Amino acid sequence: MRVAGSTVVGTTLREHVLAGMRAAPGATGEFTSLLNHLSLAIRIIHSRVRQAGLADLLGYTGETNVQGEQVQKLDSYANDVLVTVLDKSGHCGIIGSEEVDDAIVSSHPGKYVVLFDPLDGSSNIDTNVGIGTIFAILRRTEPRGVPTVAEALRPGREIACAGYALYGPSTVFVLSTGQGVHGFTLDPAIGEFFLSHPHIRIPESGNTYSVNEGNYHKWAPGVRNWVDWVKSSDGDHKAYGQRYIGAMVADLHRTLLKGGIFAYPGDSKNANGKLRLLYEASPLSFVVEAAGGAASDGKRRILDIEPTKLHQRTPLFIGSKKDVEDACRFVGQD
Ligand code: FDP
Repeated sequence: MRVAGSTVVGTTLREHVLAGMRAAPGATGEFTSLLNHLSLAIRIIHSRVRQAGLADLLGYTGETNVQGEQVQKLDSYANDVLVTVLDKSGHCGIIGSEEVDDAIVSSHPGKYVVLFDPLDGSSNIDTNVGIGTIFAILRRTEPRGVPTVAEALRPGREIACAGYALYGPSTVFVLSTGQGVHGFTLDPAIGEFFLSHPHIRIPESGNTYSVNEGNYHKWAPGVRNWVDWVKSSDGDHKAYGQRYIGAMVADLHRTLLKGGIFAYPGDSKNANGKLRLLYEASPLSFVVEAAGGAASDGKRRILDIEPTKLHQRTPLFIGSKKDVEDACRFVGQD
């Protein structure tokens, strides 16, 4: 007798999620279904992102396209896709989006909270640079009660699953449920994500730093001292190179795979920097910690910050453990 099994077809995202469900005692399949809906939304956004540059060529200008449909900005389109697909899934009580001021109470309440930035780095769309979607899933605290915003205002350490999709030369979907980080690459011909980066571990330290240095003169002395140090050679420390795409998902993905540090510090104009705690910093910190890295606001672990507002901002230093510790040694003095 032969045992079935083949290396011709790789592991799909669905199979991976299903295997996780089978291993979880008492799993009901709702979480699996929620992730499948999320993956559907990401494939729909991927498809529209791929056509972004065709808009003008095909006469898709102004408010309507040649089919008479409204042409939305990509970030508002991505937001609408995620809200619609997640609402229809029946698994979310609260949906929170970086694009929407208030939390959205699902019309078919389920037992999860999903928070997302539908299209991070969207100022890069016009120049055909990588952009992404970031998400976090939490279990509702009162799954049988009326959904409330308080169920979304929780520290990142309570996240059940987080990840991102990066729409780059290929579309990758990276996610973690806290044990291990896995990356999947979309095969666009068949519309399926395949496991391409199993068990991602971020290197202990890297050799690049990623920060918008145009803000140098607005930074506090500790941040400036850190950047001066990181790009110079000092004893065992060799000068780091700089890489800054300006789309956090893309900068973070590189940092996760190659090591190093991404930072968006506070400055004299914005004391808490630019990035949103719930929609960007917490989900990505959850992923990076699960891969063996670290994330801090300079003084506190990001995943321990108790949010008070949905759109709260935070300074962020994230990446290889040693690189984040080095940054915090300088920045913690401010
Ligand atoms: P964007 O404004 O294009 O959406 O969170 C927003 C973000 O991009 C991040 O993706 C990116 O890392 C950062 O802002 C870039 O900000 P700067 O242009 O100030 O460097």
